[in-house]
Amino acid sequence: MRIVSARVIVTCPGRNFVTLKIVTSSGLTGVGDATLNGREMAVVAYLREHVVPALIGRDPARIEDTWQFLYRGAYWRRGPVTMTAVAAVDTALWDIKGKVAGLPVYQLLGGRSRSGVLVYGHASGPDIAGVLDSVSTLVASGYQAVRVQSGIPGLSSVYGVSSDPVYEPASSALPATSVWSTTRYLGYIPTVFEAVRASFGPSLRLLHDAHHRLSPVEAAQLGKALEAYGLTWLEDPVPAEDQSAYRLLRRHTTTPLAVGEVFNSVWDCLGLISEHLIDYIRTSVVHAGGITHLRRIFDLAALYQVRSGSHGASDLSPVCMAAALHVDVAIPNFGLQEYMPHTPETDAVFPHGYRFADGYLHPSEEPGLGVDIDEELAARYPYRPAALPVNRLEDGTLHDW
Ligand code: CS2
Ligand code: MG
Repeated sequence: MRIVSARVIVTCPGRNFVTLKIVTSSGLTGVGDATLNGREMAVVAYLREHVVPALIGRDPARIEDTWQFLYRGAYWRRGPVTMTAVAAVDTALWDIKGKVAGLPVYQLLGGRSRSGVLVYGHASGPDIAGVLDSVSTLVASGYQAVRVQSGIPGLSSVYGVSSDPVYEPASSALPATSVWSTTRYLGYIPTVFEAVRASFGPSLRLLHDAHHRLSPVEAAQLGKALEAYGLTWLEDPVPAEDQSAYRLLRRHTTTPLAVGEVFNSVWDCLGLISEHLIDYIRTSVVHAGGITHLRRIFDLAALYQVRSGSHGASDLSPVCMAAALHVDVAIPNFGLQEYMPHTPETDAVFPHGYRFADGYLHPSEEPGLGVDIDEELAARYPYRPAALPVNRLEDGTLHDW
């Protein structure tokens, strides 16, 4: 069997998604997610110009060799654009291998380690009352773990907080500006968690995402202030380029830490994992080199008792979610999976067999990944440029997010 063609499909059923579909000489096909929020067309060009031509004629069974060819074989390697393109190829080849074997991909990864994949949902509101309503809705739908984000008095908008049930930070063609104050945030967030814990009791798992906005000592203060509320994790407290910041944080708080949604390779995670500086590694199939490389990262993490907590925002397509669930159900050190349901339009473009029940997601039992793209329907939703916002302090200084 040979690869005879590979199509890069861009569609916007409410938001942009990039999908690679590999076609083999036997007629079997495989799909991989290649979506990089706000930088979609960079991955499209990387795939179309530099990857697809080199795939034609290759044996689709040689997943590892193809991964090494695209990563090790490239002089300019790593980085989000490259690794998203590599991920799309890798994911599609695992899909094909599953179809050839007649098995769901998780069986090829060693079979089940658990009956389902525990997910966390997203609660947010403009203030404490709104947050409590939002958490109630999730708990009533069966969620056992909830990420809590809140509006902050004095700030007109906060990233990740929206009255719209569909979470979509990338909206305008050019980056919108949001205004941030760490002082206002640090003063309010512990009161939100105090109220949520008091209303929902000790067993609901609670998480919070600081979106890389704090300095090391501010993050240490927040971690300490949240200790009383028993979080499952505090995510991305500081920009992770300065990984030594985590040494400082660890000296001051036992609130568990989760990092890695913007990481692309095992090299990005190595220090944080091997120094026991984090508790959950949030790398994803689509942004960390596909199933092959994500598995490598999670195996490293297992050596240091770090568990998986893969990114699963709605800008990662159902193809990525399908693939993530096969990994999640198979690995020994699974922690939690992020889950934001996609819109009905997106679900229709990507027919899939995974399902949610009682706080868990369950992978498809079909051979391969159990997800596809309806190309005719996809063509009805042309690409629309959409950028993520930028964040400025109240005096106008550009800030991290
Ligand atoms: C967030 C995401 O889900 C998360 O934890 O950090 O909303 C992230 O900002 C987006 O996926 C970026 O594309
Ligand atoms: Mg995050």
